[in-house]
Amino acid sequence: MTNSLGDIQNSNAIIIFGANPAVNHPVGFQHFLKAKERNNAKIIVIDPRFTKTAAKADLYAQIRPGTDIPFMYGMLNIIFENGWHDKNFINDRVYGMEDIMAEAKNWPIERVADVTGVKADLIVQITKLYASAKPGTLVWAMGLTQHTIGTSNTRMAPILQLALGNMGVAGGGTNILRGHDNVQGATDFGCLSDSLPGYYGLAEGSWKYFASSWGVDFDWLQGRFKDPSWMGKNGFTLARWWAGVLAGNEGEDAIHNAGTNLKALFVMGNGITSTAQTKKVKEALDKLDLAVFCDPFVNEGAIITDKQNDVYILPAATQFETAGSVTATNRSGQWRYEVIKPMYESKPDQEIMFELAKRLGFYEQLIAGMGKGKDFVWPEDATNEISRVIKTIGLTGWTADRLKKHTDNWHMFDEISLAGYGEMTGEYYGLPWPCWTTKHSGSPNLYDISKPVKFGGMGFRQNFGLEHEGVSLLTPKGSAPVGGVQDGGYPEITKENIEAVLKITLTEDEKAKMGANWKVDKSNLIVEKCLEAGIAPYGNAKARAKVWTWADPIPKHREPLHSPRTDLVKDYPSFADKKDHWRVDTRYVSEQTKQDWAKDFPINLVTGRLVNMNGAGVENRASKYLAKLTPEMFCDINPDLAGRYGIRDGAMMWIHSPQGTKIKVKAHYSYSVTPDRVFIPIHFAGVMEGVDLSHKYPDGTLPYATGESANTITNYGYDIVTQIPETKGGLCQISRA
Ligand SMILES: Nc1nc2c(c(=O)[nH]1)N[C@H]1C(S)=C(S)[C@@H](COP(=O)(O)OP(=O)(O)OC[C@H]3O[C@@H](n4cnc5c(=O)[nH]c(N)nc54)[C@H](O)[C@@H]3O)O[C@H]1N2
Ligand SMILES: Nc1nc2c(c(=O)[nH]1)N[C@H]1C(S)=C(S)[C@@H](COP(=O)(O)OP(=O)(O)OC[C@H]3O[C@@H](n4cnc5c(=O)[nH]c(N)nc54)[C@H](O)[C@@H]3O)O[C@H]1N2
Ligand SMILES: [Mo]
Repeated sequence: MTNSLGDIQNSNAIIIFGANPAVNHPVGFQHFLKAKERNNAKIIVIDPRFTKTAAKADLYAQIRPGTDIPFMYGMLNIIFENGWHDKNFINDRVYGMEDIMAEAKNWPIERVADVTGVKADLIVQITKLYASAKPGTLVWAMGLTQHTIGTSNTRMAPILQLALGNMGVAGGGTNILRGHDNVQGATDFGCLSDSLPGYYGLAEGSWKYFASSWGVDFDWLQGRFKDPSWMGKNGFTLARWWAGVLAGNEGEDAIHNAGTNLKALFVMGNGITSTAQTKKVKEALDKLDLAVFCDPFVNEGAIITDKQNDVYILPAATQFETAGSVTATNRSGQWRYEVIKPMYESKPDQEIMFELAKRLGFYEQLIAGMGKGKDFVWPEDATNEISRVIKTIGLTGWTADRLKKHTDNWHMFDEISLAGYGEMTGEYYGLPWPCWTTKHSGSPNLYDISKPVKFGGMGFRQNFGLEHEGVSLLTPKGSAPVGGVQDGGYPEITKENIEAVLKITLTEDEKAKMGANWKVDKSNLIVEKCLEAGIAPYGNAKARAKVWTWADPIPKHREPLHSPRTDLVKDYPSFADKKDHWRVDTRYVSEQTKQDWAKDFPINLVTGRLVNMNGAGVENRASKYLAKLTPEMFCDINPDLAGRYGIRDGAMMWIHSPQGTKIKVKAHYSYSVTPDRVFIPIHFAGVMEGVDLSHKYPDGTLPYATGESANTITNYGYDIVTQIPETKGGLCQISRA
């Protein structure tokens, strides 16, 4: 999120692509409703289903899944043609918008209407409303990301905001509603297989910075890998770990894993049945040597597998039985206090990890970064370690003491601006990152140049070179955070350029203490000097609309791998197949053109969430009262479609996937979906392809509700950059059960 949930109350228009906050972020959604009540803000919803959020919208477009890029180009085309774009903002702060303007011309309104299934008049009405009611905020979530073109979608949305000059202003921004409790923290912390904590890359320099910050020997770290080259390579993703077990080193979906398959799986805080293509997951689980599930509930990974030996269920404590810092969707930190001691024999996750590290022989190294040998204080010393080491996103100010003070005084902050009162004056709630120093205020809205850096101001980051194809990527004069010694663009700050950019002279002592650049400067002197000079340590450059190193330098529409519009596939084909994509060869165009999928699977499959359940759902299905609200797995189906197949309301039906899998669910008549698509929730497990697995739960652990897992039938398909599964755009066929 560039801004915050509270800041949405400053918006005059709110456009929501592929998110259903009334259901999935119901507390945060109150800010949307307050914007509506207080500023008469208009809410616009773009979703293939008429959701509870759509019910609160002023304008609603029922888009065909996977066509948000044409929709946004359609909007941009209208905006550019009418001159509604923010020319000064684009000139000063955006690189590559000309290419977007050229592509937008390829999307005249009739074409957009045909591809997206939204009426031309409505697209014009939405565009007019959104372009005129400023500031406007753009909100998205999984409806944009879970596609083969997910990353293109998530670039298109900021481009729309940049074109309208809606970035770096209160009430504007791109407000991406994050998922799990602390998922922002988990991402920042580096629970990803292509980076170190804080988004530091896997280059040797970053490893060395971490080795020395953690107080461990670099050679020892390197020695943990099969050979040094593996230290710099992406690992598997959660989406396709199963290929690491099942696939060979050659052939379809071959893996590149130093010649070996994966043999063990250790799961901490994931439901596993939430992974696309659950039957593959089951096959992989069956084939493992060892499977361990650390979970407060019986993880249904352990239920779907037929593996008889070496499956362990470790009782993890819940979030209420442990403490530490967590990060909210708007980059604010919070302190979480322990509510009760861990119950029965359960252990908090960190204790499980410590015990594991002891047995695997690297406990000393694991705790070394906390600085006090075996006498470290958990979790404070862990939080302080993070604040000491992670510079890239500015976590230096996040000491345990400060975060606690914010949480203890949460009532002393304004819910809209996040600004503190009384003794919290001069700080924003939760010190939203970047929080550059232990005195810094935190940064409530990213890229806001109307504030000094000291109070959260900054330009766009200089991260992609100083120029591209002879064009400067730095901003021109007059476009820099206010109050700085530079009033135009500048590079990120290094020991070498600091004196020139900041117009200062360093003492010999300062030079000796300083690291090579702001990201690896353990003294934090570079950052402190920057703040004094009103300079953002990461530089001040233009946002780039064009990512010249990617498969699609500007976002392009590409039909889903399994598209209901075979006629459009040849105009908008998917990507070329990609080798060694997070260690797995991944099919794109070859899968898309393997057969005329739409002929045998004519119905769009949309998956998503329910308000009373979460994720894989076991936590909620194990609760009597929550389970009672949706006791059975179901499918929302338009009566017109159901009628064609002779499926009655409340009758059982089969849904079949292009992969040859099927699920048996209860038909639920609903006009929220059009007759060309169905919707299924993602929260069930415990039944597979019509077979009830209830007998496999350990005594006394059978949830109050079980059902087919949506992911048994989600289609093959993975994002070209991140490998997120295409669980929001696929096809299916239905039949009476
Ligand atoms: N109650 C509850 N709250 C939750 C969760 C939960 O499981 N239950 N999960 C949490 C997590 S982990 C996450 S990530 C968030 C997710 O929050 P959301 O992203 O809001 O969740 P979804 O319901 O999966 O998807 C949102 C909408 O995208 C629409 N959609 C599908 N395909 C497309 C498309 O191609 N284009 C557009 N424009 N829209 C599309 C769907 O119809 C759906 O209404 O919610 C979080 N909050
Ligand atoms: N078809 C389809 N599939 C999807 C999605 C979709 O929209 N459509 N959405 C995807 C998204 S965005 C997400 S985030 C995933 C969500 O899927 P999961 O991450 O699988 O969702 P959860 O059910 O929240 O899983 C959390 C697990 O952790 C356990 N747990 C809870 N607290 C703790 C704890 O403190 N410690 C430990 N060790 N365990 C704990 C819970 O009991 C549960 O088993 O699903 C993805 N899958
Ligand atoms: Mo999520």
